Amino acid sequence: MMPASLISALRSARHVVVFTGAGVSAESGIPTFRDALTGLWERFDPGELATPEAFRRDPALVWGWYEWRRMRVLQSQPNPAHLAIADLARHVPQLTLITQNVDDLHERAGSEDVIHLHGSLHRPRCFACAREPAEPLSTPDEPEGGRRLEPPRCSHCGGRLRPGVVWFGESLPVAALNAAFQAAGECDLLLSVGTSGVVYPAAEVPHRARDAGATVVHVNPQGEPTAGNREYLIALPAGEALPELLR
Ligand code: BJW
Ligand code: ZN
Repeated sequence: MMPASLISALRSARHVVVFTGAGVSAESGIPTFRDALTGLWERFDPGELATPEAFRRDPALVWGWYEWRRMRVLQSQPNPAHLAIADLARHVPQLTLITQNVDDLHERAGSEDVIHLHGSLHRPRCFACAREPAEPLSTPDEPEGGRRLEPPRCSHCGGRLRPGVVWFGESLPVAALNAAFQAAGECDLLLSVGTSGVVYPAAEVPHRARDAGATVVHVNPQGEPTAGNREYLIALPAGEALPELLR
């Protein structure tokens, strides 16, 4: 089922980059952003929830929504795609895992040193002074998408805590982005898993790998057919394709 040239590129790869998006967590029950009907941005307006202006306008709306999402993640488990990626790291000389996801399912599957380009639901910080709270957040209450919740206050300055994610119009963490671009420029194979590739600058990561001569493999049931001889599409759900590809 998998092209022989692809299997051989994977077997001989010395540095593999795995670049993941929301689709890798879809089979764990975490909604993606842009899938028809089930995507978060189909049901919620990103301008009201995922910008610093939205948080300034209505912190309780934004905090409540992110707490609902954090709770869903806490109730979910890594799926066979997360597990296959963690396993692959033990079978190739070098693997760099770059994710756009704000969940912790790669870590819970056993992956280490995950580069989070868009931050984490699990690391809030102060909106005013940027310091992280000393105590971990308590477990959120029962889910109700959109329930308003006053954000906790910063123990240093009294400011409001904000979700530790990267909102539209905000810069990505510099060290993470640099590490991602460097790995993309050096790898010989990049697996892009479950991303629509529309959000920049993260979407540049696979482009940089391709431009530097790496083989690029997209795993996405709705992916666009590819033309180049070093670019492949596996149009299957990640939880099916990755265990098969990495077998
Ligand atoms: C499966 C599957 C299964 C389903 N198996 N697959 C250039 C041009 C135009 C605009 C810009 C530009 N450069 C920057 C911008 C602005 C903006 C941007 O890119 N906008 C575009 C939407 C046009 N970028 C930014 O604002 C970034 N900051 C920045 O550039 O700073 C500099 C700057 C400052 C001021 C002005 C301009 C620039 C920051 C972007 C932060 C994005 N944040 C979010 C939210 C994070 C917090 C949260 O979680 O709420 O990050 S948006 C959302 O999209 C989230 C994701 O990480 C990101 C990517 O989405 P992803 O992962 O690809 O998910 P989907 O849903 O899109 O796709 C899922 C895919 O999976 C689908 O294809 C399915 O088919 C597939 N799938 N099931 C495998 N089982
Ligand atoms: Zn503070």
